[in-house]
Amino acid sequence: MLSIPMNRCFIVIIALCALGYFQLNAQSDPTVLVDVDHRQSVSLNGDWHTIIDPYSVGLYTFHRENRKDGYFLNQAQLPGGNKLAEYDFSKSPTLRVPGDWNSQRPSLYYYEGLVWYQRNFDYTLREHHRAFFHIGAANYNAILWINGSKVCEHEGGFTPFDCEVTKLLHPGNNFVVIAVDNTRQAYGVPTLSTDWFNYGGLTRDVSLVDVPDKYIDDYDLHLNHARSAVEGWVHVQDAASGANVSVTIPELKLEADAVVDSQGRAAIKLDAAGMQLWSPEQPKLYQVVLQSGDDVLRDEMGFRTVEVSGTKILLNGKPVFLRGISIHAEAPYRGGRVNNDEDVAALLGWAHELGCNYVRLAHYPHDQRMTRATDRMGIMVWSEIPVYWAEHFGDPSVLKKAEQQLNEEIRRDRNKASILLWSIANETPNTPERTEFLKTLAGDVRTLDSTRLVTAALLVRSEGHIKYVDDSLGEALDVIGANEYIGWYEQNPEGADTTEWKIAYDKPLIISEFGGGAKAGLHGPATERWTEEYQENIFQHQLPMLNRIPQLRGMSPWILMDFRSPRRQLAGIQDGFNRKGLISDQGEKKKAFFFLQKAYKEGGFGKAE
Ligand code: GCB
Repeated sequence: MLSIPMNRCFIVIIALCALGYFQLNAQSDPTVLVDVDHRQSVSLNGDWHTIIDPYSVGLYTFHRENRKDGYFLNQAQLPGGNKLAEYDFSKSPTLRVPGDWNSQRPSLYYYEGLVWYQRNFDYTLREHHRAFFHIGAANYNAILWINGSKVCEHEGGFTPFDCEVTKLLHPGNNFVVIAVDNTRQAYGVPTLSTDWFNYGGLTRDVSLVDVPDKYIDDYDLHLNHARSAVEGWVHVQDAASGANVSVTIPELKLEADAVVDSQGRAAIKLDAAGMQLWSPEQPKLYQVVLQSGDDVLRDEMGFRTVEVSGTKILLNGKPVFLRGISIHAEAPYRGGRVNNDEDVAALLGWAHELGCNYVRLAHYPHDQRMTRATDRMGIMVWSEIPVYWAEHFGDPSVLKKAEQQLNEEIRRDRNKASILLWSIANETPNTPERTEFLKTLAGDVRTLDSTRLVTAALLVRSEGHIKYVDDSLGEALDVIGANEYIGWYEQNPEGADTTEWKIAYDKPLIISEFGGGAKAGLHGPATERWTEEYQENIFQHQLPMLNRIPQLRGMSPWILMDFRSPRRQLAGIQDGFNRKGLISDQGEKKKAFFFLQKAYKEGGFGKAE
């Protein structure tokens, strides 16, 4: 065995450090590169080799210790070789990225477990540049290795992450291995029970992003309350104190020059006189150019204010009513998770056709293509993290996970004008631990983004024909969201006619869900469940009832399109789909679609004040 005397050992360690040896093996904490879709990058979308590993053999030994020679080393049984390797990516079948595995291979339809992804790629890093591996979303846990070295781990299936791989890349050919595990977890966010499909895999775009040595990783630019200036800050990673930053809006001939402080942040202020404000009627976006040293980043941004005044929601100082619809990230026609521009165009095209100026993106952050599109189309957005139903609210690790996802969601999207509302939860039980947990999240939102409104979809309490919205969480919200299912999970549709609402808070109210199921093409009397007529009847009775609530400022019925859910077992009708869509998964519009469209388009429904 090679032995080195202690004093020499010290010298060897210093030398290795100088050579970057330890950095070479260093892991990087995932970050979120803001505006990553406008950065120079190499797409790694396409076919990846995959190994389905239900026993996690590629990670653990037979005694369940971590393997040093796991599948991340990307070895193979060489012909005639005597070294044992019981896997070979190059001979294993492929899956498309981005894409969930469930909708790509029939044998993986209900698979919940570990899948290994591998691909080779050519890359030569430019001098004084750094590279990040970008993953738009991996559901639910992911571990990433480059050329056999571990880079980072990430938990949470709907938010992006970026891991630095600068020191691990070789000029020319490289390989990446990613282990993705979608096992549902009691202490995860979400927890075990949801009403949506647990699509697993690298469900969104994957790329290698190039940035200069010192780069803009984050910024927050927004119209100030008085609508007199665009204010905020730009953060430059690794910039020396005093480094220059400029932000320009060429169309308005505006420029702000600033220097970063010791934290790498530069305060920005641009005069907003003459600026056309973003609104659903005129979703004006400006090109904004951010620069620091060699880093130049462009974004398309709209500027508007949103605030609450009493029970009104004010957009650019004017009261608005949110004519909305809820949407899951379920791909029309083909099924699976939304992951491309066509999916987004179909879903938002239908929302637009319905007459919506607003969508609730349930129940988790959707693909960034979605919020880019809502910015362009002028559709206001409720964005949500998957704190859903009965989480383990007393457990600090769950809070940490929720906070991490909230942070990633807000960081990715806080420069998008269309987002008005950050929702921190859906239908959670009203307990002291729950309230404390969610109050912490509400506080987090206000720290991360003080310019938007905090909401949550609350459960409603019934006493006879009275509905009470008095969940104690309401105190911590700017806008109250409430879900109710009169005519479906309770009473019949006519029950709405005699229902009275008592809202404990003098705040705007959004009915964030109501609705009922219908199988497209199934017709019959309005009293018969699952027919299009029954579903339409629910809407016919709901709308007049909702119109009687003085502080109602919006609604997002459940839901735009049928979506897969393993909770929905009724053969011949549900067949694994929640059928509350106004449109089937194959694009067939049901009667309720046309009823709601008429109400939205004729006006007269909903009061902004
Ligand atoms: C709800 C949930 C939503 C479900 C829906 C339903 O209250 O928020 O996720 O899918 O009801 O269809 O039961």
